[in-house]
Amino acid sequence: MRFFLVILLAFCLSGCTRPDGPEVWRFAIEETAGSVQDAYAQKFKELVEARLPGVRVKVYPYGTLGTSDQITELLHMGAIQFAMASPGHLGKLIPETQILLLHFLFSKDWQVLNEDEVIRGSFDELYRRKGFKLLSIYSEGWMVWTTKAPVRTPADFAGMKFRTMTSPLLLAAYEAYGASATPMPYSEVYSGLQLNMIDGQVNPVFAIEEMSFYEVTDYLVFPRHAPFFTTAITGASFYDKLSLERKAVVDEVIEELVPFIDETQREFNAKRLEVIREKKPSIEVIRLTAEERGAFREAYRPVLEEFRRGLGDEGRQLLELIERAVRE
Ligand code: 6CS
Repeated sequence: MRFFLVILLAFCLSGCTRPDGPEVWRFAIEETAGSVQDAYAQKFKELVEARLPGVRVKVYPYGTLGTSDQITELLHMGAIQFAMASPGHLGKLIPETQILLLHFLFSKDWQVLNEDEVIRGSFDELYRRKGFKLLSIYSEGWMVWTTKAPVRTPADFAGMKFRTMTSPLLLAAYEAYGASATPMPYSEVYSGLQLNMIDGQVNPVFAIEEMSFYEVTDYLVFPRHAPFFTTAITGASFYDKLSLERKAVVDEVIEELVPFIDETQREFNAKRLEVIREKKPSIEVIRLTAEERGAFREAYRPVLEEFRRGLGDEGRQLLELIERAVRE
């Protein structure tokens, strides 16, 4: 049923451009208007339209074209030209992107993912094999747990139904912490918490505010275990067929967006923590100590090793390169 909906949507979208009007580039994001991804897509639209008068960029916020998986499918079919594809979901299709979901690996030095030519080249190749052109990898801020009971140790997760995105590595992580990991699409998380189908979830602060997850949870736990990474993508054949001028504009805009989005996510996350505190003064903020983080790191060790074993040679090499680069 879902597949037919995607086909129908793809058919409608491909018939929507007027032959005499500007070319429309459709950009689907996995978040709502006002989010970090929306800020990225709106800035992309502003810069591209200013430099390419023959192009109009139309941004589709989450909910207008379906779930993350459906957006990826639409891009693959050529019904949309640009999209955000978060490894938290994309990991089912490109398992190596789950490296970006690993706990206790990245801190502030994640820019190496775009800047190191070998690392970035490996990701480019993995995306291209699936028909995508990777434009950028960026962080939307630290992942934060929102729960109905306090969490300071892995034992506190026991019996907790905890929502994660749908990539298998995330499920393995929260199972290792002792929770009952429950994958579901972003759009179902609020009602899941409200109806007690789940007892907690994990996302950056800006998302917790704009999706109102704080309304239906009581604790905000900052473990600083992982940033939320997403990737901006386009279709490989769409990109390859662009004129030299258009390709150069896309490339330069993507480059300019790197510092812009980093500043934006920092600002959004800081401000929205204040908003949550104002709207719900009873919310309790827990920041894990180094010792408490150590217990989670220990529980995570077998997950990392199992993941490493499951990666092919290429993926394992990429992981080792990143580990080395982050250490350095
Ligand atoms: O939790 C999720 O599924 C989503 N979270 C964010 C912050 N962005 C997109 C993703 O799908």
